[in-house]
Amino acid sequence: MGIKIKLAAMVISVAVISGCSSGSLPTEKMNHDMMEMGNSAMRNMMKGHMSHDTVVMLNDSTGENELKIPSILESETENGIVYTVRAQKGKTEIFDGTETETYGYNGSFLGPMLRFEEGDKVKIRTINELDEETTFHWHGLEVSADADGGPHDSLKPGEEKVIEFEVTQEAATLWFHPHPLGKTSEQVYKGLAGLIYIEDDNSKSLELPSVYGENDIPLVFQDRIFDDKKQLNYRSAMNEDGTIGNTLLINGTLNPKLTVNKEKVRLRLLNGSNARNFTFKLNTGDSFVQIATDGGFLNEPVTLQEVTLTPAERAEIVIDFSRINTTDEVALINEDGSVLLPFRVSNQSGAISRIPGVMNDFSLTDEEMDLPVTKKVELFGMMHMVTINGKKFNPERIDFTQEQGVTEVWEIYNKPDMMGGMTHPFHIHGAQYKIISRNEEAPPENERGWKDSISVSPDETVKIAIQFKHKGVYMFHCHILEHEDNGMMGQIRVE
Ligand SMILES: [Cu+2]
Repeated sequence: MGIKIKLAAMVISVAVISGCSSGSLPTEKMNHDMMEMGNSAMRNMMKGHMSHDTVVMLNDSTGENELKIPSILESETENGIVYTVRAQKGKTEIFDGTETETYGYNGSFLGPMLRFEEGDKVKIRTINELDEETTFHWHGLEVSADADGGPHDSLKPGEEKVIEFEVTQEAATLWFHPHPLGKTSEQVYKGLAGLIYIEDDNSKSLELPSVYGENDIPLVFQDRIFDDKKQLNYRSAMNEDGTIGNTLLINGTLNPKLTVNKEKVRLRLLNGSNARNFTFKLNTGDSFVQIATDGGFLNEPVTLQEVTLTPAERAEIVIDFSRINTTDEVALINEDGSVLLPFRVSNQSGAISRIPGVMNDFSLTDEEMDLPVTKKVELFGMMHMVTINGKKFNPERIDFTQEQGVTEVWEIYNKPDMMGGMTHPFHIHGAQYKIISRNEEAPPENERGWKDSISVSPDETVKIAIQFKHKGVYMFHCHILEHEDNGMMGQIRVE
């Protein structure tokens, strides 16, 4: 319904624009850049923008391939803290009998899972074996800026860098990906993305499903377009407003299915797409519970029929398959009904795990809620004309400063454009933060936990409370990767 209305409005706008001479455009709604564009360029731009929300449907997963589970990266020392992560090129058989050129970490496609414990002092040797510059960014990890892998930290081909940090945050599902200036979208698209699990005493005592790959399943959702030669041709697939594909890969698996026992199964959902939003639900209409946000457990499980994740967001959910008949065809589907992940429920009963009523002690204090807004972020634009506070990224410019260890309230506003605008997923490096409000209302229950990436809808204002544990210069940006590469990014120096 909403989509149809929006589409109709867009078609009208495009018709009006293409029918006008440039002198009679509705100027109050156009910014200067647009005024300088010709009609056909404008029309093409609109087409790209329209396709973002609507046109590219995902193919249903046929379920012919069992889901691949990323390997766990073993430490090189006995006390479990020294790792090597290489960015490399490779060839991957995504389609039977065809080799697709891909990128990966410690392999040809995607990456392994790194498992840390709170309190670990971790050392990672990062090596760039690509033919181009890259960086190693640890998304959601609270580390000092020199270990964060932002665009300043570029490694040339053949270079390596050792980073060290202490894990000072609670149990969570994080991830890592490249962040080179202007090249993030292409490198992620080709396959650079891996997972980080943090465990702590709390997560180990909760008795949640935690057998990796059996009832504790990582799911990295990425949509792609393959050309006639079954290659990931980023240049031809690329959309300035966010590249959206018709082919879903989960953990790099085409047409995946997941076989589960009759037990509670924990799914760690990561939207690892360049731009596509997912709304996950069960085709049976059954509910599930969400137990964790980006940066940790919710205080209590939240029962949901569906959960939406914009790019880079994570959610951990638990589905109780002991209640589902093995004859039922059950699948995780997207909002539009496309089948993402069919399940095969075996006759075997699995572990009896429970979902505890209390999982965490996350709190948003009155003091934090009463703080004045001290940083304002205005997200605006589309295609290559995306800005934050009216500006494009400039590596020489520091946009904000904040004191280490001091909580501030940021207000993030998504200013609609002439087309109504689009949702921008907003990410801040180096910290987990709390949502105070969405349009002055308390956030939904499943967002009352640590976040590092949030959706911001057109005309929406989101207030967050954020504190940085470490010093240095960090990025904040839209996590539609093409928007990030197009300059929808700023820098904060924590002093
Ligand atoms: Cu954006």
